[in-house]
Amino acid sequence: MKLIHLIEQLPKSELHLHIEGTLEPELMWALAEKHKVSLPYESVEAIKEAYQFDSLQSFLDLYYQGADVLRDEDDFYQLMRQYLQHCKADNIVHTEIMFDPQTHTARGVGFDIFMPGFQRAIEEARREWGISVYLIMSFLRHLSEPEAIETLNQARAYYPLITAVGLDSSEKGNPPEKFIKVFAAARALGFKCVAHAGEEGPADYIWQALDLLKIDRLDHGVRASDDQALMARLRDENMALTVCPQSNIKLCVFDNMQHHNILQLLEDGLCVTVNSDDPSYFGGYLNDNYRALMTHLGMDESALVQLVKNSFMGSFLPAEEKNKWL
Ligand code: ES4
Ligand code: ZN
Repeated sequence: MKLIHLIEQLPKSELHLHIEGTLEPELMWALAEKHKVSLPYESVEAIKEAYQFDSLQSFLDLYYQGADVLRDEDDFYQLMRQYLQHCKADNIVHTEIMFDPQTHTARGVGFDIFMPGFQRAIEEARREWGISVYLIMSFLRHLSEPEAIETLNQARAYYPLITAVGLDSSEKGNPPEKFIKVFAAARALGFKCVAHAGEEGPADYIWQALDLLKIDRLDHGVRASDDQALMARLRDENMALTVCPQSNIKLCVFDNMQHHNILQLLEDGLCVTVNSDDPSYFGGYLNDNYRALMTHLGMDESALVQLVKNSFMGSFLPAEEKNKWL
């Protein structure tokens, strides 16, 4: 089979996806009209044209602004439903989705609004398409640790729906060590732990995420290649990395796809996976990311198969579920 068809037809798992980053300009526009929210854009086209970023922060500014149109339960249902439709189209059979409660609670939109909306769409996708979904509650690292702890407490009624906690937003200047206590508390409650580290920030932040937050999986982590001792540690622990190729290009982590290190990390023996991060903002869902590796990095069939296997091995599925896909 041609590689492009294999990309499309292999059952895949996605491990790094921010639900707020799947808000398409068309839905943003429709929800702004519905809620009479004024957007600083004249048209859907103008929204798309604004998506030119020179750093993580320049993206985050638009991402938080966009999320402001999400107001009621049905908005969160529609958001989740649209992403899960893309999963079906891309043959994603399992997905572990991050959500940022603080992006919503800060605007007076609470857990009792977004969680039931997410839950309704997730149950439909499970029933209609057999897609399995885990949720990862992510703390915003530009805010304080006490605010993260407050968020963990606010989530209490929804713990059964949440598999893991994560750490995202502005990396530089907000090291993992700022969040030791909240990660320890989450771990004691039985949550898995992930954190963004080594996206824009240095390899030292990856060490901190491993040693201080005791993460079970590393989001991004591409800067690990700066530090050979760290590479050995990640290899020895078989730590999964959720790499997001198109995100990294859009946010100038690498200057172009030909210079991305993902296949080198794979060759170096790391458990690398492919993910879309914020597909609406970065111009591609999961299969687009795989296609980019084929087109610009010469990914061959054996690399593709390994990346797809890793997407299940690095998941939080129980062993017997994982093994079905390996
Ligand atoms: C994010 Cl690409 C990225 N990095 C850090 N935090 C984020 N939140 C949403 N996308
Ligand atoms: Zn991310």
